[in-house]
Amino acid sequence: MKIAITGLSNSGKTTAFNALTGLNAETPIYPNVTGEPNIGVVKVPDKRILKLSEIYKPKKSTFATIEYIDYIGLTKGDLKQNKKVFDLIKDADAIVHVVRVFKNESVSHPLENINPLRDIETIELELIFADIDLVEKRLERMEENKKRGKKPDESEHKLILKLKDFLLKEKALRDFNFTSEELISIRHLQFLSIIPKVIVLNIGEEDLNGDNINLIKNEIKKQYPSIPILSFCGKIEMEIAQLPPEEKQPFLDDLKINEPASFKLIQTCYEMLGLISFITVGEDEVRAWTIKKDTPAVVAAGKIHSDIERGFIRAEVISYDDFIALGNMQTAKEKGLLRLEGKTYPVKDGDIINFRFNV
Ligand SMILES: Nc1nc2c(ncn2[C@@H]2O[C@H](COP(=O)(O)OP(=O)(O)O)[C@@H](O)[C@H]2O)c(=O)[nH]1
Ligand SMILES: [Mg+2]
Repeated sequence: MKIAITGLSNSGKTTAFNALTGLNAETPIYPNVTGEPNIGVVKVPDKRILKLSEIYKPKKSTFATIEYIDYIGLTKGDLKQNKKVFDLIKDADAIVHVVRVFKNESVSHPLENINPLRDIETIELELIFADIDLVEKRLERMEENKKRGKKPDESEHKLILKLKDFLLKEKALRDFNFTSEELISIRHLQFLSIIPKVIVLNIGEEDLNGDNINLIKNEIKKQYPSIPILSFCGKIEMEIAQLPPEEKQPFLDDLKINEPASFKLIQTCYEMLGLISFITVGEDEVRAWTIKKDTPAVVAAGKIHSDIERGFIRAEVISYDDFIALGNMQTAKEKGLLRLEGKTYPVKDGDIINFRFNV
């Protein structure tokens, strides 16, 4: 899964990137408009994989991973400049929009003062404007094709016009009610405002335990009810991410932070995207596989290998909790908790699956 970190410059994107990845990319107080993107891959924390690895002692334990990308900030009203960012993030599964709430006189704000709601609106509009541009280019292309005698796809044309109307009302496509066919038919256009988004308020150290943040959250929720909102203090989270593992928890406890923001964010993205994990176990490898909720067993099998999908016979399934309660597969079998499921079985989060197949 690829998650793009965006926002205005100096909102704390790179600080957030460091907090999320434990890396140490530079965070200058001056906005940078050039440079290379930061890319970091992190494991999705999953206690189940740790526990199952203790039991199976496999040669390898493989967690699901997330790739984070952090690049220059978006600039209000500069589509040409923003396209540099959009080209990099248009295939992202989710966008994390970092919004500055922290105050710091020595760190300039590209729009002069701290105003989270305005900043959110600004970035939303930049995504929407870029999509309007895409829609217009697509319509032009369709027109040219028609002149050249190519028969236009009427249903796509109609849909694009509807999307244009929607965008012109300054609404993001993630709030458009697509049918699943429509979604497939426009996928190639790689719209930006369609990408599911999380807002992360980057708050100051002084706001960690204040009510002030809840007020801001409520205000944002009113305007953007469909966007999940998190808050964290980027600077502190970045310091925590760089501590050795055994020092992290005491530090978090001290600050009355329940869990690192990086965990919470991943959880939020999984929920927002309707993602779950199923698990395969064995002496060679214990591994988490990320899929959409309710994926049929046969499609989940294809995630591992197309041969397993093609030659699918049955899935042997047990829930993680049942397995842990019993301790081993033999007992699970005897108790009838290891079920045989067919192709259409909707896979559940934490299912431990062994696929039987034949090619
Ligand atoms: N006080 C404070 N400063 C922060 C926080 N997050 C970022 N900064 C500072 O803001 C500046 C810009 O941060 P950076 O992450 O590089 O912003 P970017 O341009 O969005 O990538 C740096 O000097 C950071 O130290 C925060 O939560 N609190
Ligand atoms: Mg940066």
